[in-house]
Amino acid sequence: MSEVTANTEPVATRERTVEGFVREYLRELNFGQGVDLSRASVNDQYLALARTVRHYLMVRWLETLRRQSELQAKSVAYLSAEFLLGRQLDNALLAADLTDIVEEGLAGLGISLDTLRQAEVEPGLGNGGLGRLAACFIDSLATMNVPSIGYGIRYEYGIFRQTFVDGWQVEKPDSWLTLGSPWEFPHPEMAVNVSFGGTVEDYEDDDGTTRKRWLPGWSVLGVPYNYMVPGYGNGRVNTLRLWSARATRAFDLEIFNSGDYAQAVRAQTFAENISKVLYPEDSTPQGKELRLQQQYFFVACSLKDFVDQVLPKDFDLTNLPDRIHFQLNDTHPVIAIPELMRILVDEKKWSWDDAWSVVRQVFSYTCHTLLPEALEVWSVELLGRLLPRHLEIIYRINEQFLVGLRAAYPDDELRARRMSIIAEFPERGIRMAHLATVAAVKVNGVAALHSQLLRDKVLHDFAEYYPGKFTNVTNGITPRRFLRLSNPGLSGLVTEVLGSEKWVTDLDELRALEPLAEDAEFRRRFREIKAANKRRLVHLLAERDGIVLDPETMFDVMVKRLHEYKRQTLKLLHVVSLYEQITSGALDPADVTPRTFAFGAKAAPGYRMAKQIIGLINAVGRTVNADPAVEGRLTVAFPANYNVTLAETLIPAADLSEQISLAGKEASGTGNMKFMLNGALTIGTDDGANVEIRELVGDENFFLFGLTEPEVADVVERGYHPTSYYETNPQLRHALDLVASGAFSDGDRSVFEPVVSNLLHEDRFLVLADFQAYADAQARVDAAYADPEAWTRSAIINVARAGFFSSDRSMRDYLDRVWHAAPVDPSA
Ligand code: 26V
Repeated sequence: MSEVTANTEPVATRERTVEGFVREYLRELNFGQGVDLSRASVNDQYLALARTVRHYLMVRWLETLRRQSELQAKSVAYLSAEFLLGRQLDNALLAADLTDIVEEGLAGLGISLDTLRQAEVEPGLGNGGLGRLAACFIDSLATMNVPSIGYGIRYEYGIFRQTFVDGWQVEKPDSWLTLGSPWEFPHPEMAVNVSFGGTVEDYEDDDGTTRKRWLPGWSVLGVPYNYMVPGYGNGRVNTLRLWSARATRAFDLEIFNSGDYAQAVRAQTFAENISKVLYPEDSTPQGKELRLQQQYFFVACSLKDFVDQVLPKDFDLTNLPDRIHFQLNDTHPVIAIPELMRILVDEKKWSWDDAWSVVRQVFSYTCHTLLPEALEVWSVELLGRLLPRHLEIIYRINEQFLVGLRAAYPDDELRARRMSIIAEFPERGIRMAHLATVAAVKVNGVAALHSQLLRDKVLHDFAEYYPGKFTNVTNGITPRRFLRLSNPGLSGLVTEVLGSEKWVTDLDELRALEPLAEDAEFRRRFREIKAANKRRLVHLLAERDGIVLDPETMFDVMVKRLHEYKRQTLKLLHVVSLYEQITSGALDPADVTPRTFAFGAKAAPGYRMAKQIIGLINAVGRTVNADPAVEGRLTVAFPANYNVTLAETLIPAADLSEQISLAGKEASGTGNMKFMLNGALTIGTDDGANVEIRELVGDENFFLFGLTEPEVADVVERGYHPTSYYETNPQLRHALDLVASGAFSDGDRSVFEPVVSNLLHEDRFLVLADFQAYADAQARVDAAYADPEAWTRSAIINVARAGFFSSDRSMRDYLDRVWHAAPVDPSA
């Protein structure tokens, strides 16, 4: 009889042949999905494929986890309330190097891989730039062999699905989980308890020391759901751990014992509401209780998980700074700072000073905004009610901070008030950015200009007090998703001429394309790829939205959240102005470059002006697209529900990238980088990462316009009067008058009156001040576009110099400047 031994090694790698894959796939379809091929729906086929692909990654994942606990190398925990992942299938296929095998295997079964790709509903667990950045960063960390984990929230409903009804935004729930979620691994047995509310009491411990004890009022469970984060071509698979809220047993018991069954069930629903839905506001914090619950929920789960599960059992927490750095993605996870203090002081019974000395070594904070109203401040009343012990801890941190501050600036009470973690007006509140800055090892902005403005303006006092704490890490994007996968045509060309795919993990390799800008044959192929990408987009929008576009026109694209500071209205006024000039006879349509003006933007559901602007864009589109006077010259396209999936087809098809925020308002932008990498030219202000893009490509390959940040500050200082621009600029006046006349609203002047009157009388973001400069820059765009060879040359230079914007480079910068950690040897 053969001896049976426990096998602790993972099962062998799956057979990497077409036949091997087909066997695995059919097994999964039959035994996993419970259908045979002839009866399988597209969703069955997709789910079975996803599960088959993840099997291929499984050995690597288990291996990565095994090595990680063996090595105990310094790791990074990226704490983020949002991870805007986008579809997973293609990325997993790429990482596992399975695309060709799968395509061939499926084709043999009469299944199109592309059809299955379309079946995936993207996990939209983020609002925009901040969430997408987190997704790019974990991709890079895995690809670079950096031991790291992402921690966040598994929202049951991600960012809403945008629909248009008569041109107005109507939000629909994003039920991304309903057809199955094959990429996640739930671990209910690993659930952790998180408490809220209640009171704090003093007690004496065994040594006679007075200590604090939190007696919470209620608690919920956090169930971890693990996701694979596969590195590209390196066999590494990191983990993203998202938390889902469940009712505790106490809730269940209450239900069991309660006479009022319905009431008890409501209590359970209450607990599970915490991870129910992503807040769709992305600039003005509403101070909502549920949002603070979400923040503490995921942070408490994550810290407990790291301390109790990821670290070895006997780990000495005084060595924590050698093992981990927690990166705080904006202020949303900042409650982690008092939470770690609470764990060390209350639970581990450390002295305050010992705890503080560890806590101040393990957190860093990334700020993603410049808008003062976007900085989170939690009311003391709310925070004290929900997290009474944390409020005490924050008060003590602040006291200690103010003692040091007053010693450094003895007679400057105003400064102490400005810098205090506690705000007194309009109500007592906790300034989360201040708390983060006091505790953090490093505070970084997300582009050079942004970091400079943080130092000089938003956090100026802190930069003086803590010189050396402030740094910059310019954002980046993953070349895997945003070139290799989304632009197969250009990827193939690049690989062919560079002779390898090395650029996929070393994007600076693209520099070698630069001399080819002078090669007419290369330019012709580059142009043909752009044209094919445009046809691909036209096809998609026809199917998806019934939008009819002409791929021969210039594709002028602005996609990003709808915000007044981003100035979608500036682009729209330009469209209206061209329309007005053509229809009034001031401009011969033959002199107008045929253009498709594409918009993609979601507005926060409660942001009224943003929703008005969406209505106006659609209204202008309806009129312009139906008017024979501008046919073939001006087309407006506004596909609903712009998301990561649409970006992947839209960006590679763009000729012109619109990055036109008011200077000093856009922290970085990352869409701007995606367009550059895909060979679009930028029309933009001197803002965010545009500054660095322009530095790289040079003025001759970038359409710069508009006031600079210091000029903006100056105009505002002297008193800004938008009406003076209206009165002195006839083109601008005609455009605004046309909107005001009701020309886009069936003659009803009231419909868009709020937009017009806001621009005329308030215009917080200086749209009118920059209008003429923008129109002039667009005229330069037209002139440049008229010379396809020169335009293509510029586009190639944009691609060739985009290497800096790889998120791999961002990760290297964080490793060196912030985390002081390093990749591990993949073969170790
Ligand atoms: C803020 C808030 C405020 C409270 C309500 C919920 C909520 C959700 C998200 C945010 C974050 C807004 C900040 C943000 O997304 N910033 C963007 O970050 C990008 C990545 O760094 C950057 O490229 C964009 O310029 C910046 O606007």
